Amino acid sequence: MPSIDRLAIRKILDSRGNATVEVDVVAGSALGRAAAPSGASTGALEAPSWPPGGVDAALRIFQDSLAPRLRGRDVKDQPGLDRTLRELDGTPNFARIGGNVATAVSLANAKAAAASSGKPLFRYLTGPQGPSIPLPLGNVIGGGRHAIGGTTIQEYLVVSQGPTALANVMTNARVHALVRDALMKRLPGVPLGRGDEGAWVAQLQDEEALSLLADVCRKVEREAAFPVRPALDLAASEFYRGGKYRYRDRTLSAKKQIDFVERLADDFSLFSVEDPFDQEDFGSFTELTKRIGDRCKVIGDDIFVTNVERLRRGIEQRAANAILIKPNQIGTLSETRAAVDLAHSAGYATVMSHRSGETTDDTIAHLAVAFGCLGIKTGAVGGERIAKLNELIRIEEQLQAGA
Ligand code: 2PG
Ligand code: MG
Repeated sequence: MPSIDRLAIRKILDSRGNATVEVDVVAGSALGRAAAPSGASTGALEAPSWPPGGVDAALRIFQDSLAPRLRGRDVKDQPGLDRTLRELDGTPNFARIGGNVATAVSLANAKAAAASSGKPLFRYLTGPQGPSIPLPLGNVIGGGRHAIGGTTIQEYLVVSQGPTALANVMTNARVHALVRDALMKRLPGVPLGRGDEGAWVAQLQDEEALSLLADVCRKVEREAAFPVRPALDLAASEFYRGGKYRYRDRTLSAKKQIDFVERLADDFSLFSVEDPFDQEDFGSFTELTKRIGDRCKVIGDDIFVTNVERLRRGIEQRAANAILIKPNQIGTLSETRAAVDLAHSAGYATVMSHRSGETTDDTIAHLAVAFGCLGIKTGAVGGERIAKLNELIRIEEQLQAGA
């Protein structure tokens, strides 16, 4: 039994320049290392990233109460480790130790277990369904909480559906580059910057931004000869105030918001729409899914927060037909996997996701492949984003080689 000999934690930087944590789990000669990301548009019900007292308090809790209790555990007993993390926390949502420390410990343990088996993480975690390569969803134009002065909608994404991850990653990056050219032409002399996830910050109304992206997607689709479709993450809870959705150029009731998103999905042939409504509005998710669910993925992020209880409620109400999966929303690998498995058993698609504040940790590429996710949302460009995309390319190469 490879047991945990040593655990260590350190403070490192995330892509926004904030401090986050990285954890090492050492079992014999095997090292597992994982870092935790942080969101900006966080769901009200997700695990808080940090305990009261912030990152420094998280480091102290790790040293004083987590590491001593985890040393000596069988590194292959992931469910047991994750249960222990829950017990040591003692709250329903990791409010005492923080979701980020829990996530980093849980993922580092899985990586140490994989290393001690001599397998890459995706192989170690792959279930009976076998590994599969997800479609990358690349963020091209960004606004909301991820950018200053941009669109109200948080993310305008591209989803290339070519024969390989390599083709899709490269095609998404090409769309990102061509959107820059289109924006420079459209807004001559206006400074052009990028938001938290490397997406362009466009001083356009929301529908104009989508239309510009859709034009570029059509052009690239013709060149590529495979589908290249736009997608949205509205992150609508962020602009839902007083019962209305407040865009720069319009204010919509929930009913009108359903009509608006339905029209966008059809006019622009959207691959997916994420969080089109407030996180408590299950009813609108149900209605939109009824209308467009046969041709568009309706993805729940803040509404489900990678939580099986929330997802179960969604499934009962047929609210959405897909779920965004963020390990640090729930805090452990076992519970992340449970959410994926429940989604798949109900016919929901899954999209593994980064956070807006990221590190160069590439673990989610392995999780997406091992868990059979339809997609992986991890940006289109930028160092912390390409860390995952390039790892996906390497994993694909291993699968093609039969390794
Ligand atoms: C989202 C994410 C990632 P954040 O809303 O899907 O793109 O953003 O990490 O800020 O929650
Ligand atoms: Mg989202």
